[in-house]
Amino acid sequence: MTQLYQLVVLAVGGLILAQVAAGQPAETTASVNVIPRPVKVEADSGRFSLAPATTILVEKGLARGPKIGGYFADVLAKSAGFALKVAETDKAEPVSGAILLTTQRAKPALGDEGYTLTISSDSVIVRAPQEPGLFYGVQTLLQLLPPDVFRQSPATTTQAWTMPCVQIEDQPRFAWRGLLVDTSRHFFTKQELCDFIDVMALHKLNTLHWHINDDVGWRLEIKKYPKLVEIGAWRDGIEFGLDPQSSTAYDAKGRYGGFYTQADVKEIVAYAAERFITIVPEFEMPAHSEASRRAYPELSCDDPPPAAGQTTAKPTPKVAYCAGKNSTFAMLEDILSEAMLLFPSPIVHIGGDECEKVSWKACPKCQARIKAEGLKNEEELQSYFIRRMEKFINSKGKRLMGWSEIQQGGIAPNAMLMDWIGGGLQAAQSGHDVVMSPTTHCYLDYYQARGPEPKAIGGFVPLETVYAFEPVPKGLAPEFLKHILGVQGNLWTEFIPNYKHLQYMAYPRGCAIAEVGWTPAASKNWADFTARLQVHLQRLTARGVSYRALGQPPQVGGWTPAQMSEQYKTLEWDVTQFVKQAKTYTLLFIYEKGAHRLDVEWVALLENGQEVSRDAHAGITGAENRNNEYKLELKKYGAEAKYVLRASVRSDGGTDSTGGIWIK
Ligand code: TNX
Repeated sequence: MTQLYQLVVLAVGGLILAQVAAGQPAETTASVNVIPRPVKVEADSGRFSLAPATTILVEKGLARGPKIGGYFADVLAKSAGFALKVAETDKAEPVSGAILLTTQRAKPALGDEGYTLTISSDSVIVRAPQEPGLFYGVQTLLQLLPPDVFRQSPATTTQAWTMPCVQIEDQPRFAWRGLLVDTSRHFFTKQELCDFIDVMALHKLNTLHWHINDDVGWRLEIKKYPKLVEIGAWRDGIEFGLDPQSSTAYDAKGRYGGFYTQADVKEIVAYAAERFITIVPEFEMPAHSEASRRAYPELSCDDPPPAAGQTTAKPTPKVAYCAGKNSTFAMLEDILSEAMLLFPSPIVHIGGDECEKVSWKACPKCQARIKAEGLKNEEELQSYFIRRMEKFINSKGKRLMGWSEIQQGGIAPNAMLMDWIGGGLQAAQSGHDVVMSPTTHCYLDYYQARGPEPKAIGGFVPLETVYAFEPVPKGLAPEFLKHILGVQGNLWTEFIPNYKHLQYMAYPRGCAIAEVGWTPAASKNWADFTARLQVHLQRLTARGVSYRALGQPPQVGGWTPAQMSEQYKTLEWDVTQFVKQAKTYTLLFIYEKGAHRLDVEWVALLENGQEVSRDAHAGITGAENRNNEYKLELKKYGAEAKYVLRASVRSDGGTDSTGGIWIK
């Protein structure tokens, strides 16, 4: 892209912003700041004004028509305070003063989720071959209204509920546009999950991959095995080295955790279905299963028999379900049988990732299984495990999906693959359906910026990287294209202890996932996306989403091993360009890499060589950050002065430490 073009896009974006701020609608195509970007947009002149008297007409006889109309009315009732009437109609042509939702005369080529939208100054019409398309037409309508329409309580600042006259033809590029939420590592309430679903819907995301259980918590009530939640849903602390205060998910006994009753699940699934979101449940096996094995130890492998001359067996680590005992499979089948009744999803995800084979190697029953089945090794035992589960899942009329590792020892015949560490290309080329969710672009639990960010698991996946993702693997022959179902962003929650933080990690990167999944590759454009995002973030603000704001504080400098010593010494950085007024500055010391942490003894601000402020608390930045934020108050600003930051620091136990300092 040329710089000139970037400038033009930014200028147009800026103009829109200025107009929105002034309450003045822009009339150009560029004013259609919809995310994900629609396929075709033609702007007309004029605007349609919503008023309390506007009716929402839905095609008579459509099973979910009234609900779709009602959804739109509900959003407006909350924010605009209108009580729009929803009525059924036979009409297929625009009706003055009405918003018509109909499948009549829709273009079949738009598919299940596509729609056309025509807004004229007098009427609005959404046509879609199927109900999901009508719902997405409604989502686009909402984004064409002022951002305040997403408020959860009456908006006082917006008076004119108008949208630009426009013709849109739109349909998604991919059928699977998903987010994964891990409710095991940390627990989120039913209300929080419903809120999460609602925000997904406004991005036309259609799949919630619910990673419901994992090692640290079993979260689904199974009536036949009550101990799963009685024991498996609770632990002593919040874990992962996090501040216990950062979550409120404690029970009366002070234990951390929680679970979903079957009634809760039904409610959440129905809430999602009303928003055309399928919940694909994941039941991790054979590994990532500690919580259930804690509740029912018989699910783990047996120890080997005592060695000659010994009376007790040497216990082995328990890391997976035992693949040798038939009782394991019987119990897992019982669990899945109950669980599948709660989830109408045609797909059941069984995990299959990160299974260390240590316990299988030592377990006499697993070894006997390998022998009896003529398997070569433990990798093939993993494949045996997955194939056996697949047979069962298929017998219930469902399809099995698993992570990259289910290809180990041979992928099960009908399995779908979720690519997180590779294997997507190979699976698609052998005729398996694939969802792309690689760590490189889709791990929304990874850091989204360098510098001062809340502790994350690691990695670096900024918004721009997510946006640049191309789900079709390089080298895939065109005849296999249909096997790439789509894209998914993953919110693993080891370091996400509460819902606000979940939103912070999910957005705006989830906006990029939505556009990767929806918009044709050729229409994707980073500058245009970020311009639309400026308006979209106002929507998220109105909706109460705690997203991560764009940009980041400036970095004043850093330290490298060459500057380090094991004894305290002072280092200095010129901060004149960052100090522009009298205020309290916050300095953050953040370790980036190396074997040794940085200890900070004190930090001071110097004006023309004279110390004017000092914060003398001890701080540490390394694998763990402690008190690494320093406050320096500048009482009087000297326009001509030179400002220097001085800090007494050392590196602990060696000098291999690199990091940066940010100023706010
Ligand atoms: C790997 S992705 C895992 C998860 C972790 C995640 C953290 C996958 C199939 N397994 O269990 O939560 O990394 O990023």
